[in-house]
Formats: sequence, structure tokens, C-alpha cells
Amino acid sequence: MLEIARENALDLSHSAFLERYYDQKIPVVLKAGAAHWRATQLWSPDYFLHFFGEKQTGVFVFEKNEGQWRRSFIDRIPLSQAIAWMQENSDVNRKYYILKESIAENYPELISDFTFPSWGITPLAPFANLWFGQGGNITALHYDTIENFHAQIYGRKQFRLFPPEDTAYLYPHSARTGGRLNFSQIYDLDQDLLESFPLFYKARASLAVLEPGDILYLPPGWWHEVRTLELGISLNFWFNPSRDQGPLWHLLGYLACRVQERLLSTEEAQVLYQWNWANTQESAEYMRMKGHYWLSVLMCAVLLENRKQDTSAFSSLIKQASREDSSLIDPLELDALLLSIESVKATL
Ligand SMILES: O=C(O)CCC(=O)C(=O)O
Repeated sequence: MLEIARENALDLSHSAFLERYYDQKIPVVLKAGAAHWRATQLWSPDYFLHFFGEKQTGVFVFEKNEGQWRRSFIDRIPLSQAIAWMQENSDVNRKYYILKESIAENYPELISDFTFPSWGITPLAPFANLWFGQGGNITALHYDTIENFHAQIYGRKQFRLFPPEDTAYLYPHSARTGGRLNFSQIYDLDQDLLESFPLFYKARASLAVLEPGDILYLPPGWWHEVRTLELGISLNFWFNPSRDQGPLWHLLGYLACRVQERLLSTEEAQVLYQWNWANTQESAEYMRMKGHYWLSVLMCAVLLENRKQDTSAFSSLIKQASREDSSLIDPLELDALLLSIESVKATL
């Protein structure tokens, strides 16, 4: 198994982070990036019990039945009760987890205990979430379509990551299997998967264990399986960048409006949302096969912007799309779009 890159946060300049990792969409552990936060210095289960024991919090249980792990929501209960369950439970087939509790909504008192780990990025409305759980919890293999910093505050957590290019080996759910499309059908990566999921062994896994104070930068589209190794607390920040994205983003906005107004059914909107960024190439192909040339074009544009890949197919797709449905775009606009693609190409 490969190791995820690690950088000592104090020695990593903003420009080095942006060049080596953020712009290339490569994950990295920023060692001790959150070590100076009040959160890392103060937060512990006892701290939460003392100051927030009465607060209502959502609790999930992660249970093994007939060899299969499943996670389900229990209820909103006082935090003191949830922490007692985590500390006292010795059933190895039952684990309690507080997931994705919005700090802004549920723990606004804690906002001054940390800062957004910016490293040169100006995010658009980042949102911080609390993860607080018993050792042994597994968050199943999935990807998100948004940028992420995951900061470990207390205890240790293990991330196993796979690049978006290895999606074909990771058995994503589909309309046929019924699960969420950004989740894998594989729940426990440590089981013997050879018979049921033979391609899995072709996927390139890389591993990182986060210690308190470490921050993982996790780009959109990267598959991740997360294991809470011991009673632990972490904070994550999902965000979208607000850097000026240049002409391609204007083009994207234009296409997105047209597509949404004219072509998108609810089912396809869902596919678009869940597939975009990680599986852009496949999504583009799928939409093209369904005759939705504009969606296909949109996917290609996202692909270009995110992966800085080959642009050759893009102009011809646009032309093809406008031939299919010329009412979507008038010829003058088509020329303007093609020109703007040329200028984008020149900058890649
Ligand atoms: O910590 C976990 O259990 C899951 C975290 C996660 O999926 C994320 O930060 O995107």
C-alpha cells in the first residue's frame, strides 16, 4: 500500500501547497497543521461532557448483523448519554458515532476554537462539521464532490484513499444496485474481496493515519474509507473555491442554465450531481448515449477545469450539440463559445 504524502505544516508555504497538492488535486497530510488550535489543546470527551453534556445531538449506531456492517440513525439525545454509550459499550458488534454535526448550527460556541485551514485558498462559505465516535467505526468507501480539509483533534483516525481514475475498480453503486452513487458496494475493505469484487485489487490504495493536530487535504473525487481507531474527535471543512475561475466557468454557467431549463429530468439531475467531478468522463459518455449532448458538453467542461486534461473532444461536442438542438444556442453564441474554448485551451 502507498503512503499519502506528508508535509510538516510549519515548513510548507502556501504557494508550495497550492502548486504541489491543491492545484493538482493530490491529497496530503499537513502534519500538526491544527496543533495550535484551542480545539486541539482543549477538546476531549470530558471537555464536551463538562460544557455540552445537556446539548441534544444526533447519534448513529454502526452494527454488525449476519456478518454485514450497517449504520443507522438512532435519535437526537443528550450528548452526555451519547458519550456514556461510547465509553461504556464493550459490544464489538455495536459502535456509536456522532457524524457531520454542523458546528454553526449545533455548537456555535466552539467556532472560536479553530480557524479554516486556508493555505492560500479563499473558500466560498466553508462549513465545519464535528465527528465524534467510538473506536472501530468505519465510514464506508465513497467520494465527495467538494473540497475537504479533515482535521484530527483527539484520538487517531485512518484514511484509505483511492484516486478518481481507479473508480472502475471500486464498484460504485448504480441504479441497478440501488445504493448512493458516490458509495462503493464494498463495505469492509479488510474482508477477502477476491471472489465478489476481484477488480478491487487493481485499485491503488494509499494510507494515512491522522494523529491529533494533523489535517488531511482531500480533493473532490478521491475515494476514501475512514476508520476511527480509538475514541476520537475530528472536524472537517467542506468548501468550494472562490478563486476567479476564468472563461471556462462563465461557459459552464451558461451551459448549466440551458441544460437545467431545457433538458434535465429529476433522475438526470441526480446523476449529474452525484457523478460530477469523480466520474466526469463516464458521465459525459452516459449523457451522450442518452442523447443529452448538452449534459455531455457540461461534463467535459467540468473535466477540463478539474483535471486540466485534453481539450480536443470539447469543441466538436459543442458543435455536435448545437446541431442536435439548434434552438438551445444561436449560431452567434456558438461562435463566441468556440472562441472562448480556444482561449481556454491556450491557457491550459
Ligand atoms: O470521519 C469519518 O468517519 C468520515 C469523514 C469523511 O467522509 C469526510 O471527511 O469526507
